[in-house]
Amino acid sequence: MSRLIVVSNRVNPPAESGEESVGGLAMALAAALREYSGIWFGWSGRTTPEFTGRLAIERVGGVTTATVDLEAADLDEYYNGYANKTLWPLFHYRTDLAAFDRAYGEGYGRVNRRFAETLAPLIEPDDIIWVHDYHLIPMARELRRLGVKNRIGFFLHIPWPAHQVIINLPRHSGLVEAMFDYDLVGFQTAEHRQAFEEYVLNEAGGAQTAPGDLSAFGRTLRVGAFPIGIDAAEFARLAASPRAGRMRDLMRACTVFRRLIVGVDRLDYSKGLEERFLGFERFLAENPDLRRQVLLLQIAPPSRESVEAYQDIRARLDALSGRINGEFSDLDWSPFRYVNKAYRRDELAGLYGAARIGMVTPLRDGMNLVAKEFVAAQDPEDPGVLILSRFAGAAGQLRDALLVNPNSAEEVADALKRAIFMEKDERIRRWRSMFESVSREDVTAWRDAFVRALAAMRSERSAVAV
Ligand code: GDG
Repeated sequence: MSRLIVVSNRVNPPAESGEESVGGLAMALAAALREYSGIWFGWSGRTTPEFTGRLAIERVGGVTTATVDLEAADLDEYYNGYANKTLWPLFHYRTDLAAFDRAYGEGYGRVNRRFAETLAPLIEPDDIIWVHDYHLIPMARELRRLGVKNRIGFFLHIPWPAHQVIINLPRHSGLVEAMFDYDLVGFQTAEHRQAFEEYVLNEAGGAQTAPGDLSAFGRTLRVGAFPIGIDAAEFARLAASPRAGRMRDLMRACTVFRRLIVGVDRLDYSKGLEERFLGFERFLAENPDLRRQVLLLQIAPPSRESVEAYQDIRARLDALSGRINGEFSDLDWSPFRYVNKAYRRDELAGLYGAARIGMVTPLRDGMNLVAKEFVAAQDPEDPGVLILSRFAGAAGQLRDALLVNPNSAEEVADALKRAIFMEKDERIRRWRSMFESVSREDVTAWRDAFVRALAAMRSERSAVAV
């Protein structure tokens, strides 16, 4: 069997107990690589005064990792800059927040080159290379320049935006051209894949040569939708753990006679927290008789704190949560608990299990794994209700959630009310169909579908027989 080399910006497999890592990509990749002979290559999380390309090879949590340190300027221009101030906002339709700076683009190219130069000597002829996410779009181009002829696939964890949005990016054509150095490009949903195809056909003058095959820039590329899943079996194990049980008991004790509503999100403007809070405020204002029956617990561990837009959203959320509690609290009761801290995964599983309602209302999201974790953690006899944004990739699979437009406080407030009154029969029926999809389309199915599709390809550049 070929070896699998996974490449992502940050390499941070969760420790053996798997509890503390935050971020969908890390959880998914660690789960995907366990049981696979291969390497996970990327940034170590450390900086060095001067880039040396020295590799640190370790075995962490059942996974072999090969990591490299980066310079502070690399992080500033490539990670905080081009990746998180340019591509992230733009790909999440926040053109207002996207910063365009030549130095960011240069840093992005430089780090992709450095990564490729460091990785290339590790690659054996039969290896399959799987590159992840928007930080590393030009990685295949750099590897090809170094003569790497292996099959290389790319998976985009975030949305591919509509044609009219992506063309706001200076030199967008160069970025898309670089994607044609891959053999296979995977998106979370058919909608993202179609948006990419539309760009290729209408902007790049490309053609569709067969279903899923595109040609442009003198090359051909296969594209597909590969919705990512969670490690459902491991999540069920976490949900059954003593620590999850203690968390469920604790939360139930804090919400006697009340329904617990839970949200868990990285503190990011794409997650729709502000809009969620406003929807909850509206619910409280419109339903005085239900006020005392609910508690919204929002967990939001800070992320990307050196980026200004993240400092701004944090300040706005602080103000808004204070206002809502100030307006609606009583001496013995407050409607809202907002916590900027990360919890262990087994504790999160317990929290989801204690909740009557899970609120997952991003403004845009590639997939959203919290939605799937919430479903996986429910009691089959008495499951909670998932309120899910129609703009999360997960909405394509979790059709039995209460789907809402997260920008509409009215729709969010109505969904909350409906969820509170939903009869057990309906809750069970909806949950069963979602649980079936979360269990079947799990992270292993995602990995296998992508790796099989890539392995089955005979790269036009590859001299190696499949
Ligand atoms: C990107 C895409 C796509 C959250 N708080 C804590 C914690 N988390 C964990 C959750 C979940 C993960 O972080 C978040 O995953 P998401 O999918 O919601 O979001 P992103 O980080 O934005 O991930 C996304 C994903 O990649 C995978 O392709 O779904 O669309 O944006 O697993 O549980 N974990 C712990 N403590 C916390 O407080 N331990």
